[in-house]
Amino acid sequence: MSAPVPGAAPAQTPRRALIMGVVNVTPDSFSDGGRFAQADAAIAQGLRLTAQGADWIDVGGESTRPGAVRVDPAIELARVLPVVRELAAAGVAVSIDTLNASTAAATVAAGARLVNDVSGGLADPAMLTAVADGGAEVALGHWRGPSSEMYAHAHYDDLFAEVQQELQRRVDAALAAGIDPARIVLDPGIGFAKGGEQNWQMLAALPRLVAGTHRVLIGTSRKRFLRTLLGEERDDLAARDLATAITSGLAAAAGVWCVRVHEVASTRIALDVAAAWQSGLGTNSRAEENHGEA
Ligand code: PMM
Repeated sequence: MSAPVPGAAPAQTPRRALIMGVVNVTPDSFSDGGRFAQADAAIAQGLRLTAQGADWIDVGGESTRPGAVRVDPAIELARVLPVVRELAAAGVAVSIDTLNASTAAATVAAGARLVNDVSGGLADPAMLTAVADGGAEVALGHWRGPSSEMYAHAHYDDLFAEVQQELQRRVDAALAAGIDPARIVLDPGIGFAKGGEQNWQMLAALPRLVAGTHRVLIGTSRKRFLRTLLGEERDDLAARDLATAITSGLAAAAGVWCVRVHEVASTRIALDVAAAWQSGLGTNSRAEENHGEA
């Protein structure tokens, strides 16, 4: 590192969006299915993603890929609990990706700090009360039905207005359940009840969602609409991760709080670039201060 220039302005560090690294402890996930199905492999992956720059690790035990069938909550919990416990004990900020109140409650008790419910509390009527009781942060996703039928619900007259209204209803339900508004994060649910073009329209509308009251989380990682954009000849994991890093960097430039990705290193570069671009400061960026309890 070069010595500071005498008389130069004090060093400043640009702020970047947070990164949530994904660890799916499932045999059948959308994009990394089977690779981290054993607890020790999942824990090692969580630590690896943290070393690469993830601020959160999102642990999931039930796939939400299109067409996926629901998993018994007891099986889901058996998959995720040892992983959440170990990562939390290692000081990692753990998020639990679940539709089940029982899994949310048990994993928050084991150290998870954020409940990531892609259904925004719709899949399990006990979820929002469980979150309120556990005192965790909560990410409420835009959702219109289980993965097995999600494309049947992808009809909108005004996509942004309807997503915003439906998310607001989930916020109202969360507040009614006693969740602190400062702990609520919103996710427009890329790929959930949205077809290819609708996902791009949602991303183009991100600044409007970010202008609202709550922090915004976005997950584009390795999703089908990126594969459609790439086309068959160019679609491989490296191309999908590059497209993920770029959409995540653009989402960060649009002001989202956090991006959820499977491959952290390339997205970290994209977020550093976005932070430097926005701040005019080309030094290593630091994470947003608004990091919840983490
Ligand atoms: N997408 C998946 C799973 N969980 N959680 C949030 N908050 N947002 C998302 O877009 C999201 C999510 C898709 O599943 P994958 O991990 O198998 O790609």
